[in-house]
Amino acid sequence: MRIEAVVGDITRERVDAIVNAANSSLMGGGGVDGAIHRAAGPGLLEECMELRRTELPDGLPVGQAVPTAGHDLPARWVIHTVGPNARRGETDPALLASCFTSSLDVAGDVGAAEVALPAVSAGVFGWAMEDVARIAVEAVKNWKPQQAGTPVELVRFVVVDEAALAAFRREI
Ligand code: AR6
Repeated sequence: MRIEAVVGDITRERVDAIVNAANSSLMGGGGVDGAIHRAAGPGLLEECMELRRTELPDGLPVGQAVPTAGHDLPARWVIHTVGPNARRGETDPALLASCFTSSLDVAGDVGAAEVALPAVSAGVFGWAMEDVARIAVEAVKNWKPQQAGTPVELVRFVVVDEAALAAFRREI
């Protein structure tokens, strides 16, 4: 499995799946979440509302991940995960690590060989970029696929600026 980091806009990634730094409601928001919903079009929100009506009446718990289609995005899948919110005192590194490993579990389940991930929790949710980079890269390196099937071959962290890129590249 190759691990890399680039600066860019994750909504433009031509990979099988992109990961969304969502919130438990799955109803959209700012940051990556807002950008993904804008680029994916209204079908994404409709699918998220259907998920809430059916599988996730109480929302998506922190540290877990769930797939939807990519709708108008180049990526076939969006894997939504919810990072811990440091501004609400959620500072457990295991919960943040779980966002990345759960997202890769879902990628394996849907058969996504190439996955792009943002720096979950490093924006609105207030974690330091260096901490996110360290926890994310360690989690991905230690991740073991749960089942045979399409292997995840490429994990690409897509980050906003050169400082974040340097933090991720150092850890990789
Ligand atoms: N591509 C890649 N990275 C991006 C993009 C983009 N298009 N846009 C922002 N980032 P955040 P969180 C970076 O706030 O901290 C939302 O309202 C951003 O600069 O998107 O997990 C949700 O609905 C930062 O480095 O996610 C939740 O309520 C990183 O992505 C809440 O924010 C993550 O920032 C989630 O907060």
